[in-house]
Amino acid sequence: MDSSKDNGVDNGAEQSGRRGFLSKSAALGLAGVTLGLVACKEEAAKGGEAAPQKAGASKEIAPGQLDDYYAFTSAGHGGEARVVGLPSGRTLKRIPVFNTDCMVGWGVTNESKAIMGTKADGSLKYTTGDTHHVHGSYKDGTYDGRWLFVNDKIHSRLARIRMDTMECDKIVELPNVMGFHGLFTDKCDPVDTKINYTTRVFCGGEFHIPLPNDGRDLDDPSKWGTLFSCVNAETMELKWQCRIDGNNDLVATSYDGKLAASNQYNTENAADLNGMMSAERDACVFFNIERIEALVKAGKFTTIGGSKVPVVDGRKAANSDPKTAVTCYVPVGKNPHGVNASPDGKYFVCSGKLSPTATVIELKRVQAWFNGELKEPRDAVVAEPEIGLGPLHTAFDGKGNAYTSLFLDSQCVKWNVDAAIAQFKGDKTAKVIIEKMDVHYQPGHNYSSMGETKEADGKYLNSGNKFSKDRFLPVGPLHPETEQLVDISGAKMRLVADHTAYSEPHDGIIVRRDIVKTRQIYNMDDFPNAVKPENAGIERHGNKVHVRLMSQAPAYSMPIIKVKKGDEVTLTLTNHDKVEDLTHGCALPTYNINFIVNPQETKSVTFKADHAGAFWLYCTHFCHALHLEMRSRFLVEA
Ligand code: CUK
Ligand code: CUA
Ligand code: CA
Repeated sequence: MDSSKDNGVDNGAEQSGRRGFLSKSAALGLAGVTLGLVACKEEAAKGGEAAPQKAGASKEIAPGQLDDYYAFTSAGHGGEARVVGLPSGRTLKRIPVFNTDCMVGWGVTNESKAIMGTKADGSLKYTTGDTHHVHGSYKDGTYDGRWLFVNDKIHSRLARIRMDTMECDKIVELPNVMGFHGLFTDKCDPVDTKINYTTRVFCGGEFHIPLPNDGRDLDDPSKWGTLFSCVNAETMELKWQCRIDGNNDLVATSYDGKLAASNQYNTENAADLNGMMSAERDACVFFNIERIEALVKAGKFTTIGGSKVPVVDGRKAANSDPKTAVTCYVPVGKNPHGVNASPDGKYFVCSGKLSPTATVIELKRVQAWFNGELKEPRDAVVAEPEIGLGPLHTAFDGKGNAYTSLFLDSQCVKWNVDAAIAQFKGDKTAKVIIEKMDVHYQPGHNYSSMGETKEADGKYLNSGNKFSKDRFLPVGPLHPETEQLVDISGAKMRLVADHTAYSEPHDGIIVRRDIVKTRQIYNMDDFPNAVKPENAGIERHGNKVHVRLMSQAPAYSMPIIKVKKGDEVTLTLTNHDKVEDLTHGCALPTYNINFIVNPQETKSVTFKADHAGAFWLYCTHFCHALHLEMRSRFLVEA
């Protein structure tokens, strides 16, 4: 089949771009890859009539009914995180993290700017972000509903979101890291098993850079390096970093807290595409957390540039003796993508991406290598089934089955882990592949309900597809992406719904709703700058003016606020309403100010009153029958 023939004009550019990539792959001997694309085009052609199978009544969420699950998802280069109800697919909330958000005032208020980080002049250090992975904090091997963590690949930052308010409360920038991609929380302390909850977050650096990145070695990438970082989940400070050979892509952690791992597509340490695809196999690098922390404690580390973070050497040359090694490089299929932990705690699965295989690594054997009881790291591989073209990410149902996204085949493949292990041992009758289901189209991440916990329940799988093509009404050059919800509770996978995602679906987690406990009303005393009747009003020190304002529907505490041109004004607003959902807004025309205050919450903004006039400070959030009348005169004298 001539794949160029059926390239529609409407997506010709996208298709030819992909052909360019594919012809390179084909030149490298990956002929099978081309077949994958053709299959996808056939799917695209018949996609119009491939209506979703009829959803069973039990899957429908009627008006007024609540969803069974929360999905917490990343938003790609939108820089935020999202909360979606499943199975309905209703968007419940967008949580601004690395982006600014004019609805809540994220990036506008002093409090959010302090979390995001500012330059000397008070403006935001960064206004862009690229979130790929959201993971929750754990206790006893399942989510504890306390925190979510999310990465920013662009500026290598880790953010924490409180799950009770679903707001970002801390952001840390990782030193000497570029392209912070995969992250995962730990589930237990490697030594003290009483600490059976998350205290660390592991962060993989994907791109090589000079260390330190201060202008040295610009013309010699062979001297560049990548780091694996560990952040204290409570304080959000860096604990340590580990320098490795090759790179980090995604990250997984063991349930016993002893191991973390990252798949490596660039074991070649190459700086260009061909170089990164030159090795026949790449690796999954395992980190021995206990040993790394012992080295840090013993002072056996270096630091890089001006950073004080301890850096342990995890490169191969320094880790050839298993008894003292902090890293173990297990060979896996070519240019692997995702690495995922099975809910029984036994295995990590690495997808091949350029190899049509998944590599199953037994954690017990990795541990055995570290103990000197296993000869070669490659002996930790217990299965490597052929599952399809372009495998990326793997989810689990808690019943021994794995579901891997096949980017090139545009499919989700369900396969059995035990059968794959039996086949690897030579059992020719083992039935590894259970089912392949078309998804629309080109899936990246998939994730299952509670699938990354010991409580994996095998109910739903979400397939985050990179292209929707014909699945939705077109909205201009960029089609919305598709999140497809699949019912995996029965013998056969069943497509339940297509949900849109505005750029761009990456990873997410599906959390049972009883785990999430939110608060509806803040505690006013949690805000040191809360405005109360005794301190409300205007206070002036030279040309610094502090306006302390309160809101209670349908009025602000001051009908007139008068300042002078040239004043530096700090406006602090506390919402005194205590009624659930009674939120007020605060916008100031021509001064670029807009934010909301939830019940009992305090926020502030600081700005220069640099132009005179009368400006109506008004409430932007519909709060009362007299919401429109909720406004004060903000007067700036010439
Ligand atoms: S990566 Cu997005 S599809 Cu950044 Cu998790 Cu694989
Ligand atoms: Cu207060 Cu609208
Ligand atoms: Ca490679």
